[in-house]
Amino acid sequence: MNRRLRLGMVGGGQGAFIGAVHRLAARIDDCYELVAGALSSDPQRAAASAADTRIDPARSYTDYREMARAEAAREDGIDVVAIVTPNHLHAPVATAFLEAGIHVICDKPLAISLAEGLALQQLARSKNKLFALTHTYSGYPLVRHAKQLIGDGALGDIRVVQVEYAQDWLSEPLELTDNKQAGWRADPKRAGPAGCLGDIGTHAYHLAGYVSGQYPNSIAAELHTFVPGRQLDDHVQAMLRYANGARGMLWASQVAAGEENALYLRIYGTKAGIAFDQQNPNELLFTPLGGETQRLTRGRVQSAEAIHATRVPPGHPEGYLEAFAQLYRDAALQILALDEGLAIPPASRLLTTVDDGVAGMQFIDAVLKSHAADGRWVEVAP
Ligand code: SOE
Repeated sequence: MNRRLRLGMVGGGQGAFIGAVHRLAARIDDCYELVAGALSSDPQRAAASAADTRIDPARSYTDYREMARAEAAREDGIDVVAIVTPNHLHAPVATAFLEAGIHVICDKPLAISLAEGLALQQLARSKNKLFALTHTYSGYPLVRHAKQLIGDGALGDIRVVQVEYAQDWLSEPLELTDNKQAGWRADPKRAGPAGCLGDIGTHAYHLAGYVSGQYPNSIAAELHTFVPGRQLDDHVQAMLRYANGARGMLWASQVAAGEENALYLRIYGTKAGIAFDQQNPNELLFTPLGGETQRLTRGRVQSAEAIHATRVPPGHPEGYLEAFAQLYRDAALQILALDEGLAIPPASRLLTTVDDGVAGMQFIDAVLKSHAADGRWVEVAP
């Protein structure tokens, strides 16, 4: 790269959580410089947030449409925009920037409906622009190593997939306070029809599919809301059936007292099993049938996929921010290739994109359908 990519951001103003994480992730490998933003629709907050992030006031906007137009017209306009707004704005904002010929890095879930997601997938393809979706946990070296182990047949035929994502931060009606994170995530107008399901259920679903190499073709699911008065689900559980005969279960909860970000994946095959704990991402347990459990550690495993996502020697923990940074680094590699008309570098191909986002929206749709039919088995769109 003979220069850093010029990054814009929509959302992520003062008090936002994930916007600040995106900014940290974009800095770690030094591939980007943040030069423009519509960090808030409130003019004062937008200006204050721009000052905090050292964005030139002339490139601080309060309207994302104006930002897309103005930045596309500049010689030094942004190459890519990070979308870190509540879910209901992902599609309109991404559409504005893709139409303006600007690449997109968007937080999950992709949109608030499958129709929106499919339209974004189509638009990104027609514009030949990157649409990266930040399923953070796919950036961990050992998640990528586990994916490669399964792809290489080390587990044999996959039989059982168990995935869970447990938090407790919404055990109380936090959305009734001034907590911005809880406010929009519990509001169907801004989050869409899926609460916990869309927020962290899609993370669990994606991780299981990404590592196992397959998504279920049918599910039986239930949504539940434990906190009285809450408008969206704060708990989801689903049984999973796969085309190859494998079976699985997924549960995600935001009222699991004592849990922080307990995303835990276990996959069992005819030859071996693996276990990955997101809260301890520098190790992966691999147990061959009839053999000893091997504790594989980050920095020591030798797959190209893991090495590509590793920055420091074994023993120095890498974590969530580095996993996030890996997505930004892979996105930079793909943006440069697309802009130069070159082939996408193979090492960057594990980046999660709008295609993964559509799979997540198909999952949300299937869960909503099954739940509405009292947990009847329903097909997941291919
Ligand atoms: C809140 O549940 C949240 O911030 C999610 O929105 C993120 O996607 C997840 O990575 C951590 O928890």
